[in-house]
Amino acid sequence: MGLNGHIFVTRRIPEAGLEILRESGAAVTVSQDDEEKGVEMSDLLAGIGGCDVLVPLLTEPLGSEQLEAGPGLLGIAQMAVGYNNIDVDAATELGIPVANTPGVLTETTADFTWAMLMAVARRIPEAHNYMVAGRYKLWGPNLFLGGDIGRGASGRRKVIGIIGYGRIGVAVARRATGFDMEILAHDPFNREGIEADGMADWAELPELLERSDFVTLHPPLTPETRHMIDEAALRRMKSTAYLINAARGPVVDETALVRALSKGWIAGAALDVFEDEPAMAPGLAEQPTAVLIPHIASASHDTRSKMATMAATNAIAHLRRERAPNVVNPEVYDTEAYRRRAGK
Ligand code: 8YV
Repeated sequence: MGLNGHIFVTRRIPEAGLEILRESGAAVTVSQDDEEKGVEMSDLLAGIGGCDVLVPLLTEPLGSEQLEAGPGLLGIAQMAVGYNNIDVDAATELGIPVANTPGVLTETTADFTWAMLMAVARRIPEAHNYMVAGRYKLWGPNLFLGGDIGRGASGRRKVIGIIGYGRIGVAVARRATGFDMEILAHDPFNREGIEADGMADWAELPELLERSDFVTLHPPLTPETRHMIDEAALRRMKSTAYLINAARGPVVDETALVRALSKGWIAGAALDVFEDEPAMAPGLAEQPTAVLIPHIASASHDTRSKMATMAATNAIAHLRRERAPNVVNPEVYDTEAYRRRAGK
């Protein structure tokens, strides 16, 4: 392709993506090669200042200060579907297209949501820890009793409440039909989809919280969804219910969740994301009914490779001054600010 230009990749993304970038002919820099280390802010600012296209991860905060450091930036191609680390309004104002990787991680993330749901309800991590600690001395009928997911011996259909009925929420619902569950869903932006798809019943948030045996979160992080699950919401849930979060940490008030778990307001929680990653709220790690996971819901070999190739494809479109296939702020292309950047 023989493209000129410089693509700045903040941290090492899967090889399939890097290969596409390198084959484009552009110069490619991977700023931080050590998987255990983030990018220093000074390196990030210098990288943004000297590149044509930025390929970041959600670990890099990209607010106005960072965006303004890149007067020559033609676009951002983040390797993630979520982009709450990027101030998209500021990017649009500055004429910078932002792209993400939607769709490819839907099924993998829905699978993982189910792995979390089953792990917390049937207490698999707790039981595993018990085994490896050498504590299994005698089988007993009361060892690690948990909650049913299917009808179980009671015959009662369990209720799953899905908050955020976008691609991932729908994929979670599809799996729930296989467990013969009653599905409630809440999503102010997709009431029609909920009512039309034949799997879920629309529920207002209080009803969903009160009736669900499992509450699973799949909204984007926005000012409206921040702390959507607060103390009041947790108090509404059944004491036998479980909370699952593979969306974004700040959707849950983590301090209130620690209280809910320690006081038994709910039966357990499985979290793949945290309010202030990688930190956890004080006391969370000590809760036996919490299953805690380091943000790996989309981490299958195939899905992460595909996310990297999508990000690379978006990056190359930015560099070619073409519309990126997965741009999240398409209105940017009509701005004077973009035209100036792209020399159009
Ligand atoms: C990844 C995610 O863990 O895509 C997202 O928004 O949260 C996850 O798929 C991560 O973003 C990979 O960069």
